[in-house]
Amino acid sequence: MSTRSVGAPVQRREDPRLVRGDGRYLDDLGHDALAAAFVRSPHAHARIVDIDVTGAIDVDGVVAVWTWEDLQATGTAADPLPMLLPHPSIEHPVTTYALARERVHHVGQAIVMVVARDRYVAEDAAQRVRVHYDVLPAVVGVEAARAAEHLVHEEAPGNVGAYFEQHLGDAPGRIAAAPHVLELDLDIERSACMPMEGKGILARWDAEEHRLKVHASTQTSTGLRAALAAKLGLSLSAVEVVAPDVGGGFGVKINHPWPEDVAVAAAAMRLRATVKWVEDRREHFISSAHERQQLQHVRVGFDDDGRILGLEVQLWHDHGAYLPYGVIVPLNTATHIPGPYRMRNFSVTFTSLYTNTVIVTPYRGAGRPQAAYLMERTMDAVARTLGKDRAQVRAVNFVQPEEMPWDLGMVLQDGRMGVYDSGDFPASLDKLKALVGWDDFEAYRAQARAEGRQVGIGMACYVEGTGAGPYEGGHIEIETGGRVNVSTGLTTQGQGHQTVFAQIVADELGVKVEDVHVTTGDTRRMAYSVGTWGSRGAVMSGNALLLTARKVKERALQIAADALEANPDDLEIVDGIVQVKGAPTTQIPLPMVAVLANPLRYAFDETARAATQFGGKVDESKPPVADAEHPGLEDSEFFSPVRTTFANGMHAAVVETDPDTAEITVLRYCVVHDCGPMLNPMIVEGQVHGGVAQGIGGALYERLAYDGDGQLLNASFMDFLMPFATEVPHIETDHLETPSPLNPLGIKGAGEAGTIPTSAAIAAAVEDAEGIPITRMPISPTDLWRLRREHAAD
Ligand code: MCN
Repeated sequence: MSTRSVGAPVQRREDPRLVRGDGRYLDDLGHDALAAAFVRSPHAHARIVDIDVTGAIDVDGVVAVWTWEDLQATGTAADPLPMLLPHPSIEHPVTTYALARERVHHVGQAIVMVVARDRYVAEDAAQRVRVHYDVLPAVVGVEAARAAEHLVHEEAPGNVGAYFEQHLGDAPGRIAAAPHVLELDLDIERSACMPMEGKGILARWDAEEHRLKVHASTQTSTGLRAALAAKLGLSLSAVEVVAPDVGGGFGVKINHPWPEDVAVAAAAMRLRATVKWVEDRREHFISSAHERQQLQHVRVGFDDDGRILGLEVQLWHDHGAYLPYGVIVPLNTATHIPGPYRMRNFSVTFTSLYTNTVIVTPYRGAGRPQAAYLMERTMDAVARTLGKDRAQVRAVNFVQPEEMPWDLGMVLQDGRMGVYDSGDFPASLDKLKALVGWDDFEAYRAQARAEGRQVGIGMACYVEGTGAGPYEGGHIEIETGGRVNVSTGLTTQGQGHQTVFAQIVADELGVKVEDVHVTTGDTRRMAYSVGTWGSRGAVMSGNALLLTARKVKERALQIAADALEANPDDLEIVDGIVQVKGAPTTQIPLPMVAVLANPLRYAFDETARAATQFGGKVDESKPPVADAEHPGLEDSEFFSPVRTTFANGMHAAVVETDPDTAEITVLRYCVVHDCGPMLNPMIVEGQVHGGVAQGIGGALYERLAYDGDGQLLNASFMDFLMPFATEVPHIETDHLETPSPLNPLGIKGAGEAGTIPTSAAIAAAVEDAEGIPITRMPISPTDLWRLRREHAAD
């Protein structure tokens, strides 16, 4: 009997190559390529009066210096870039150009592209470009955008990009009649994805084939392909995009497309050359994307038990200078606020505002950390008002397991209703309380206090829509040598897809995991894909590959049945051998089945010929292929879910705050997580650990600080703080595996889970330690010190 690998902590197969330094990231490719460098705006808001490129053109080794005007010669490259996800709430859509036209709207915006022999020459030449600006007043931050004293774009009055509202039941009425009402104002600052490898693109124009061949550090190779084809006036079939090894993404490598993508690809096409651009760290800070920034106002009515009777929320979301992405971030916040709680009288509005700062696109969690912060801070405030246990207040509000499927009553980004499909929130809470020792904490606090230490505990819950459609596909081919080639269109940035997808296929086909080789993000192998985001890889590609493997297995059994003169229903595949159930000596190896399905190999390959001698069962006079209209042991299949599946989890943090320095130390961090059955528990734990580390960054350190002129003050790792291993405690995890009924594997996503409630849990713990309401994210020692002084003065 072969053992199933799905569910087992199979070691990550991709890692030995990567840790040996054998990875092939974008900058490892195209050593003969020309290099692009960009002249970027030093001003947050300005009119471009004049651009003088003569100094750059004169530099030895410079091949081209382009402004927006130069893009006009290539397809629609000079037109505004498209909006990835339009939404009815978007009242004033403004996207950018590949190179700035007439105005710049944030520091770092690309204005001129220099293409040269190498990056040094390109950077030096870029320094010689002279741009004359008429500097305009900058709008920085939500308050300034709301005040609308100045406009970011004339065409967006009030600086409003989008306005959205959704109302369930009668929140104002229920709040008016509630025994208790409280209001909260919360302030969440900017942060950003910081993958180790920056964005980048290598574009080669193949003049002989009239094709654009692109490598990109991307989460969405098919989307980039479609965008480039459209912008450059090429047919889709004339563009191919391959994602090599990608050193992290966390959302920022979704190509919608990026301005540099279009400019570099247009240069490759026009110059009939290979052109590369790899983002440096400063560019990543000032010209890629940020997230998180919101102001939130909450009004909640509740009864004596802490049961929420009505909730009204207003959100103001800073989306930066343009809206290339749409409003998925504030929309995710709005639709994820209810979390695990029964929320039948709920009103939410968001106003998404233009500011003269870097654009906002999803960062791990994509609006959901803000939702968890809002709801969980509210739950704690309710408990504090009533003097009740914070876990108990949550428990009285939980949707119960027998109420699943629970219709949230809200429409999601894809236009479908949000319906929770699975989960057992009371059971998760019990597990979390046991894991962290919730009920014993007062004894620990007393002991710490006796030692002169100040400690606190907090918890936070969340529910997360994962595995969004519309589809993802798989292709599987069993080679005559027995190698199983698997491809799926989504890309991989470190999630362990090569391991987990191999596990799924190996189990279904009855082969060894080592024999399965997975390719992701290569449009030559799989032209249809939506990409890696929103914790959808496992649900979408995992299930697509399961269905594909079933199809290939069915064909393999049919061919083997013909060869063995058996009924396919009586056959099974064990460790790569097709055998009769209960009579395993009647067998045929899977590679030989592949040979029988492949007439060309049969004709030219001695090994393949030998296969026909197997057991004397194959008649040489017959065509060796079982189904001549469908040669080869390969097939494709797609998976499209009826709707989003919802994962959930609950976190608890124990912190210590220094009475003198206000330093905050996370002593313990506990996670109970429910992503359904874990395909690979070790990988899920790794995802949760990485997510929590990122969440701790968001809770305590990561803050992008702009001054009033729109200059980013901490655009380097010298000044932008992230947690090191020393700031992240050992993360204790437990799992509840409630299966989703919405897909054959019964799974839900896990990739963002760790990040979502972390800030809320840590804020709650700091609040508990200090006895001071925490309403800001992140909270630094300086913030805490100020709060202590304000609180003492009250
Ligand atoms: N998994 C599993 N069992 C489940 C669910 C998931 O074993 N029940 C495994 C999956 O097979 C996959 C991993 O857990 O190997 C994450 O799966 P999933 O939740 O489907 O997430 P995606 O594969 O779609 O990855 C995207 C997700 C997102 S949205 C961000 S942001 C993020 C993240 O993954 N960016 C990452 N994790 C990251 N990890 C790394 N190393 N680098 C990034 O850029």
